[in-house]
Amino acid sequence: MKELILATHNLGKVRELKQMLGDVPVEVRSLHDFPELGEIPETGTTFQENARVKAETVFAHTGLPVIADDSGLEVDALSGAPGVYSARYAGEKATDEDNNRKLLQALSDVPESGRGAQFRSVICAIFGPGKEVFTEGVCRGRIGFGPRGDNGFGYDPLFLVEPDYQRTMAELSLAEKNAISHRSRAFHNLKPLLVEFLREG
Ligand code: ITT
Repeated sequence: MKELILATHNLGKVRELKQMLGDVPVEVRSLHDFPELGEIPETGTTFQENARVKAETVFAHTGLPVIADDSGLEVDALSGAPGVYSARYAGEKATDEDNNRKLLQALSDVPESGRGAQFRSVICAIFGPGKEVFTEGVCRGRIGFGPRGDNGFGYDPLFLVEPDYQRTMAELSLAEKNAISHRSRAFHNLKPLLVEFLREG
């Protein structure tokens, strides 16, 4: 069976992408299987640039097909911040809790009606030399006033999901999140290309 590398250290992403791959016949690896690669510096200013850096670095090192996701939270009232800096919003070594605390602080004066936000994911896949594709997905919601739920990762406990804003992303099961998330939407656009690549042999 062909191997496919998920170019991420984020275990939440690995869990989600593995479930999305479902019955696609590939042997899935992540960056945890390639410790020699270390952290890949994300020097870009767009999701596209960072997804490409991750995918190209891993492809150059392994020569194996690779999928990289670069993603983040874009808050309307913060002009799209934290955006590409989502993982590092509260500092280089920030935890998810640090980032969530900083976001609640930044929105402390913003009423419910102004708390719209979206997650965005850009996936860069490289199937072979010169075979590089990008797909994108967005999921809209609203930032709550406190964390709720234990599932998912990152900003999920603060992200109330459209259209009824009753539950946070962290209160959804993996399958429920994968039915609507930005990452699953990006993956949905990629899947036919991946399947075609695997069929071509
Ligand atoms: P890799 O670079 O190793 O993939 P990372 O966590 O650093 O892992 P990103 O650079 O793409 O990944 O940063 C994504 C950040 O955006 C992530 O750490 C969260 O803070 C946020 N984020 C992205 N997708 C999310 C999701 O589905 N739920 C909650 N937060 C998310």
